[in-house]
Amino acid sequence: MTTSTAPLRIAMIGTGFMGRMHTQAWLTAPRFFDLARTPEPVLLVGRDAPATAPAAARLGWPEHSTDWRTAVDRDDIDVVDICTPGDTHAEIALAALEAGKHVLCEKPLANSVAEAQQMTDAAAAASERSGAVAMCGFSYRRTPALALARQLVAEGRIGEIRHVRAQYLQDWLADADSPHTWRLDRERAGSGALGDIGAHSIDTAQWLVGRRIAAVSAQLRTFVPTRPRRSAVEGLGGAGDDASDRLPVTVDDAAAFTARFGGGALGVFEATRMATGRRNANRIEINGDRGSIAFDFERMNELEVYDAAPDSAQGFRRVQVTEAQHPYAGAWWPAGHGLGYEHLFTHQAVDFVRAVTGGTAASPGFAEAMQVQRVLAAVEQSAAHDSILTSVEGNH
Ligand code: SOE
Repeated sequence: MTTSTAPLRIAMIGTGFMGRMHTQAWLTAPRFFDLARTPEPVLLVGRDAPATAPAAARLGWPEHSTDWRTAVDRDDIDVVDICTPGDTHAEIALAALEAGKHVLCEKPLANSVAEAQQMTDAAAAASERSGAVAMCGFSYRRTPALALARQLVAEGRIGEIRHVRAQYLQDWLADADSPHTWRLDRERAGSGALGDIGAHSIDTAQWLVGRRIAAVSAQLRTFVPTRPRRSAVEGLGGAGDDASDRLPVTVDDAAAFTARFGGGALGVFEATRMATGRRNANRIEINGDRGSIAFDFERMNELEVYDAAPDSAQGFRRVQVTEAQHPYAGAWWPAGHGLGYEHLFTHQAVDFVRAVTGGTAASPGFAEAMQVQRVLAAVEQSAAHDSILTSVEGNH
């Protein structure tokens, strides 16, 4: 926690989808929320100079560099925001924490439990030493409807939880000629649909239920083993340069697993980027002995709520989560006008700044994000042994 009111000077590493999303978040957060310090985008770091300079100009970063170490070495940078592929998270985060910076790191935290553990240890030491905040960008926690769901579960409104059913369905890889990207390279991304979007479901489920996943039994599939090379900049889907010049896919296209939660609830999870017609269907349903909640990001401003108490008009109610009293919603538009994907990142920036300035806990901090990493590792281990039941704790 800091008592300064000076601007919070940000360096962001990464100019892709997440870099653009985080940029709008840093700029928008102080315009709609009261913050003790105003985030100030200062330095944008990208891999290649010809692309980074125009990106900085377009997005509104006054300075740019191709070396992330500049961000860590400069005394006038308070926050290092890591929006790069997973293979660089650990190296950048460790250096930034060592230099006393606050760190926001995109999900999943790392590409392995060993890296995630190192990052968690470094975050704990930096917090002790200088009060540095380290947070992982599991952005869906900032969906108003899911934050409301969490409140309802915590209040005991759906009772004791028996079932967690989570699906994260996308289709930008459904076409076998959709181009190769770093997200299909195990060295860079760690895993495929599992770590990219399944990690969101794991985090959301554990956060909503308030219990950890203790054991899993899993299957992974790679349906398309090679993809056309693409020289153009990153993006989801699109077209390759030449369908006959192909690179190997070294990650899963889809993951499916059952899970046992601490406390005994039963989980069923599915993550795929090949579910034709499902663009960003991040869904979760939780059934307790007193009721249920259900959510689908494709209708992100709604939460379905079921109360099992006897009632002649019993049934799922569709709650529009746009009222001023709903989480985050009061800062925005009049009821019923709705929010979009980018708002999650603005809320994330708000919560991050408040963790830095107000001492509220980072959510999730690195230790909690590491727990997701352990589940990912357990899923991979189980799948490698044809679904053998695999415990999560102690998994590497
Ligand atoms: C691609 O699958 C992706 O951009 C993920 O990486 C994000 O985390 C998710 O929010 C949207 O889809």
